[in-house]
Amino acid sequence: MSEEKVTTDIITLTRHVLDEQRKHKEASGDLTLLLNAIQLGCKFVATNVRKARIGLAGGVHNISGDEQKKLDVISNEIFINALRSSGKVAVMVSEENEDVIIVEEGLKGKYCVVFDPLDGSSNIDAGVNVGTIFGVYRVAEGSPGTVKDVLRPGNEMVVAGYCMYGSSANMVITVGNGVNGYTLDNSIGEFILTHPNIYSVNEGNAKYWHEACEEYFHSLKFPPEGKNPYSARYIGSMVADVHRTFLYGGMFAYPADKKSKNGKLRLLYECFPMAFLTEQAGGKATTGYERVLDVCPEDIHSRCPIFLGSKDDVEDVERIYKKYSK
Ligand code: P6P
Repeated sequence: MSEEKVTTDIITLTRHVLDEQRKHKEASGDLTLLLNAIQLGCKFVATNVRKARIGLAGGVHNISGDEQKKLDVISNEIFINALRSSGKVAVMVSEENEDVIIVEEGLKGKYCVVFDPLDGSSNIDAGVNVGTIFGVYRVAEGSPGTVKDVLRPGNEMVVAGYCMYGSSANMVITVGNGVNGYTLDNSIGEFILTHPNIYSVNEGNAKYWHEACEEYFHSLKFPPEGKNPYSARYIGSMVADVHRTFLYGGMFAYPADKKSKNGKLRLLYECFPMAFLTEQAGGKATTGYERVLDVCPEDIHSRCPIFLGSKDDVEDVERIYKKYSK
């Protein structure tokens, strides 16, 4: 019987990041340690999501009768603790915290992390994939680390990524030189380096769409002779919808409309990281009128319209939007 080939030289996320660090002689290793803290957060959250899916953590009361914290609250605490204890973070913004978190002296580092600890969590009982989305800025030169360090355009981010919690945990990350995907191998607790035309938008908002938006999606459904209509796929969990767009191509959008003048998705910790990843994967991300990464946040929870996907699809959006005033 042929012997099963055992891989004895796996490329983990930690090893991959260390290989990248070695390419930059001046690198201090701080970013590597920060990414390790993010990895720890994702592994820990993945465990809790898996337990929730089998009812071990999702109940209102756990076996001792204590009030069971909601999964998004647990995930938020996991990331705040992992990032703070890394000693590499000065400023944090979380979708779960109204105010910015400034790390105390003694543990303060040189990075700012903006994150949505469990995006799509309202869908978890439906078995929909949820995920963590994160983006990283370096603290500005000479800054002690304040909210100003994160009220900057997304084009100043140095890292962006997400971890999708589904049947497995898939991490997709960029440090500014392409995009890599990893799958969490639960047997060794490491993320292992492992990977068509579709549009993805909530058509339930079509009643509120502006003319440009209406014209664009109509053009996908009723294309010129010789072109096939696009298929519609929408999950309602940004990480899952964007992950599918990365794998199969096409377009994901959460446009502005008459009901939500800036759309629904948050600029800092949803749109910027996904836009950074999209561009690093060779695609584009636009508000309809401008590059998402060039937008400057007015506050830490600002919202932003977004269309992201292949370059051709996004350029079609921009061509149509140009015909209509902002
Ligand atoms: P809608 C989930 O609540 C979320 O923040 C994103 O993950 C997702 O893309 C969007 O909202 C879904 O919003 O209005 O389509 O339900």
